[in-house]
Order: sequence, then C-alpha cells, then structure tokens
Amino acid sequence: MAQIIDGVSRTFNEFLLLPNRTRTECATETVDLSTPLVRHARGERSAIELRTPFTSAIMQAVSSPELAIALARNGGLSFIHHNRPIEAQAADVRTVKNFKAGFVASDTNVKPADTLGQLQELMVRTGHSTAAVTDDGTGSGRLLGLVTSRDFHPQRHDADEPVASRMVPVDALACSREDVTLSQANARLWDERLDCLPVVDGEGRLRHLVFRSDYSDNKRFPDQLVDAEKRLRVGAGVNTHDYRERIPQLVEAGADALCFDSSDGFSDWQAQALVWSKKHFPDVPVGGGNVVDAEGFRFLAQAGADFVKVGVGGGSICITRDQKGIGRGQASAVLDVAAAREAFAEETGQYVPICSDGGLVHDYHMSLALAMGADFVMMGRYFARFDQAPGAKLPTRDGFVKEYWGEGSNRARNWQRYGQGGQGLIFEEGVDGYVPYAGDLSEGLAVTIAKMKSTMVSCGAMTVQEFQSTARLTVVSEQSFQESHATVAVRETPDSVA
Ligand code: RVP
Repeated sequence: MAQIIDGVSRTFNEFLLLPNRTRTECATETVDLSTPLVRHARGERSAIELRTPFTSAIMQAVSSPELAIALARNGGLSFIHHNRPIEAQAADVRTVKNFKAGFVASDTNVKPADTLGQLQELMVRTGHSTAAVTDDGTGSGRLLGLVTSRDFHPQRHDADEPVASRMVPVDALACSREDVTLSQANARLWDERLDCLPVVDGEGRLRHLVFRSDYSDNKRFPDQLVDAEKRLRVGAGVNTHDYRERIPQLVEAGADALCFDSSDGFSDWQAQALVWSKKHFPDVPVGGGNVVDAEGFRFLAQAGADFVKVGVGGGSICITRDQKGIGRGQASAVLDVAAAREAFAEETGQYVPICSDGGLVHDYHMSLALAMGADFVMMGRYFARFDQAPGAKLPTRDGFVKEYWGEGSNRARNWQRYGQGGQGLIFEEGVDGYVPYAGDLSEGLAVTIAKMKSTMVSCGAMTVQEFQSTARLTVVSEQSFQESHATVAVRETPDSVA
C-alpha cells in the first residue's frame, strides 16, 4: 500500500517570520549576505562563496551572458542554459569570463574604406558614438584609428567620403597595452583629457576600449563575484545525456561551477553523471537536483553533488503538478532537505549547500527560503523581468512586459530536462507567457537586497548562517494571511501603479 508521509505540503505564503531581539550592532549596513555555493568541510569556508544569495535559473528566457554579467557584478551567479549545441553554450561562458569590468569590447567597428554614410547607419544601430577603425572592420582587428560623432556631420560631409578621411589615425591616439589596470586607464583618461582609451596587444590589435563613464560604473559594484584572476564567475547547466562531451568544453571555456539540470534529479542517471563528473573533473564543482525530500538529497550528496537544488513543480511557469501529480510545496521541501543537510554534515563532516529553486513570488519569500535553511535561491521569473534577460520587451496598454517561457514548454523543447522516454516532448510541463517588465537588474536587485537585509535586522541576524540558525517562523491561518495586506483602499501613486 502507498505510504502517506507525515505533515502537509506547505508553501512560503503559509509562513511568517517572528522578530528576534535586534542588537545595536545589527544594522542593514553590517548585514553580510555572503553564503557558500559548494561542498566544504564543516567549520571551513566554501571554495566559492556567493556575495549575495542569488542564482539565475538554467533557462533560455533567463540566463544569457548579459544577465550573467549583471548578476555576477551584483555578487550572484548565473547558470548558462544548455538546451542547444555545446559550442554555443561554451561561447556564452567565454563571453562572461572575458568580460573585464570597465573594459568594453568595441561593437561599432569599420574599415578605413567604409563610407561615412555606412558609419552613420552603424552608429544609429548600436547607439554608440565612438567607432574603432580596424584593418578588417572587426573589434579585434589591427587598430588604424578612431572616429566619433564629433568628427563628422551628415550635413557637412559627403556620405560617400571614406571613413579614413575623418578618423583620428592611431599614431595621433593615446593607447594602452593589455596589462593596464582600470585605475591606470582612468588616470590617463583624466590626465590626458581623453573620452576613450583604446587598449591594444603587442601587434597593435584592438582588445578593448575604456570610457570615462565605465570607470565610475565599475565603482558601483563593490560585491562583484570574481575568480582568483578577477574575472567574473559564471556557472553552466548540463544534462545527463551528453555530459561526457559537454562538460570538457564548458570547463575549457572557464565555467566556475556546473549543475545537472533536471525536473527530477532523484535518478540513477544523475548519480552516474555526478560520479563521472567528479572522477574526470574533481576540481570543478557540480551541483545536482531537483529533489524535494531528505531521501533525494542524501542520494545526490552521496553521489558527490557539491550542492543540491530543491523544488519540483513550484516554478511560476511550471505545470508539472497539473500534468503528472508530482511535486511538493516549496517550504516543506526546503525544511525537509535542510534537516537532511544538517544530519549529513553531522555524520560525514561535509556541508553540502542547498538551493531553493522556483516559486519565489515575493521578495520576502527569498528571506523565508534562507531562514528555512536554503543557502541560496534560484529564480527564473524574477530575473526574466529585467532588461538583461533575453526575452523580447513588448508594449502593452499599461506599460511593458517581457517574454518568459518554461523549459518544459513547446517553445523551449528541453527534452533533456524532462525525461519523457524519448528525444522530444510528448506533453508540456511548462507554459509560454509574459512577466511585467522591471527595468535594470542592478536597480531591481538593490531593492530586493534592501528588503532582505531589513528582514534579517528585524530577526536579529547579521549573517545568512545566523539567520538560518536563529530564525523563528509561524504558520499563518487563512484569517491572519488576509490581515497581512492593507485593509484600506490604497491610493494609486505612480510607484504603486508600476
Ligand atoms: P520561477 O522562479 O518560479 O519562475 O521558477 C524557475 C524554476 O522553474 C527553474 O529554475 C526550474 O527549476 C523550473 N522550471 C523551468 N522550466 C520549467 C517548466 O517548464 N516547467 N520549470
């Protein structure tokens, strides 16, 4: 006969945190959100620590290189999605690893013989007013000069004139070599009154451009998540079908962490793949999932997972529960797995971080997930709303929306994630939809972080670890849930409408 486990399946909406005593030294400025990403000996530090406890979902509609760069600059980590050819995913990993804060790859490039008319069109297309003139017209060709929108005017200069006639030739330009640091580059920009400093290699090939504005931009991100060589960190999703070919190329491209991506990770295939990965690439952290209970966690931890993702059926675009009747309320799943993680650490001395993946609707749900024992969270809907996410931004009557679709939808056709017994989707486990547009990632995440720190201050916790060990939660009744919301008619301000 089937077994019915104790307890009901609960969601984050059913819980609230109780305030704890707040000591005088506990303030939003002193709260530290850093948290371990990968397995480590208890009492020691994890080889990779996130500076903020956020990861972006392994989804086509979410984890692009642009989003990965923006999230890493804010202390979190993206896992570049894998439902496509290996080379394309590895190229995205490289793009993030090659990003040098403040050093931009030139995207507005021409050859000397190109016309001013062509240059004008290109500048409109890229929105940039400085173009590099290179021998082959690419951003990595031999630098011959720079031309800016101040060097020509469509009404004064013939559109058929070659760019060479208006460019400032390389001999007359201030340039730096590749080993220049951002602060040295910035000093030159000010001392020599430059707007732009090209950086070239030993053969005169263009590597980057440094602009004045990029220096101050870089100062905005004190929590950047970087490796030992100061390159931004990035993760990559992998699957249990082609991992033998995919993992070597992702590692070669510089991926800092991998994660087996499955809607149900409690399987022999995933255990075998984890064992293979740890055997061939022992130094590359690899996570597993998704699971929803102690048994699933223990299975993956014993197979070598460096972190375990928790959550089945709770994602905003997910219809697995409707379609297959499989899943568990996210709060119950996190609580159960967190207890198993503690027991595993007690027995083995190994701490295996856990990630609460999917179903985080409100900012306070992220704090609840941490309080319940998650070391970090993974989100799709949240990140899909920002400029940096790949979905198209579309106008509506009231503003804008961004496209957001599930990996189990016909649009994504990620059959590797949804083992339905063949190389295709027989039925959908996700939907294709829209989310409200939310602007720039850094600005949106700053508000979320402010709320999270404020919650932790009320709970008297200065670190994520302290929060996990001292948080007190209560289950809310239907009546008290209603009491949580404003009970007057709310006056609409421009902010509340947005
Ligand atoms: P959410 O943040 O609620 O949008 O959920 C994102 C998570 O949902 C992903 O990290 C993944 O675990 C899960 N997902 C992705 N696609 C689908 C689906 O099509 N059912 N589910």
